[in-house]
Amino acid sequence: MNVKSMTTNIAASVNAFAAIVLLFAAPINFNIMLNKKIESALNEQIALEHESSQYYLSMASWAEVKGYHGITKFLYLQSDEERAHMLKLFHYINERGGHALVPDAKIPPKSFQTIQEIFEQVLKHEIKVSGEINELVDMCQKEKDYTTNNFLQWYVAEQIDEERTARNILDKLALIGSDKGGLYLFDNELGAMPGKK
Ligand code: OFO
Repeated sequence: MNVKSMTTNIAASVNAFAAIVLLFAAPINFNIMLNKKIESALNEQIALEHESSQYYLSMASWAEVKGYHGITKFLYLQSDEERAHMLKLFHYINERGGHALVPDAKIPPKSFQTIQEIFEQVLKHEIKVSGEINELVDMCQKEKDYTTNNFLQWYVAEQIDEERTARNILDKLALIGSDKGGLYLFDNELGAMPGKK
């Protein structure tokens, strides 16, 4: 072995040693933690999705007692969907190293005056949820949490869909007015709507 190749071998060994030292000196953080502020905001969103689910559940029960079978089916499905939205947040928070928390139960209203009133409340509630989702997206961008921002885009699209559904239903109810036959057909139509989940 000549002096040049000896020098090359020594340099390679020194580099390999330095790489090993660096590896142990700066341990890799495999547990990517959610920013605490984002974690807490996502937990608040869990509470809101839970509230939505309970709200739809109470509406469904009222409609069932009143004999609106199609509207009842639609509202029970909506309640299940909101629970699925909540669970999606549970899994995301926990997978990102946070802790998803079961929210305190907020009691929803028990009775309603009319079907019209139910869907006015649905639209109002969904607009409120959309606002909260937008706030969350805004916070993620400010905190540079692009992963959660990306995750939340599903909720942004979902809220557009839910607001549109509520507005369409209210438009139909406005057309039906006090026509009982129209309401009967509307009840059948809502009952035939497939759920999304
Ligand atoms: Fe969760 O979509 Fe409505 O609230």
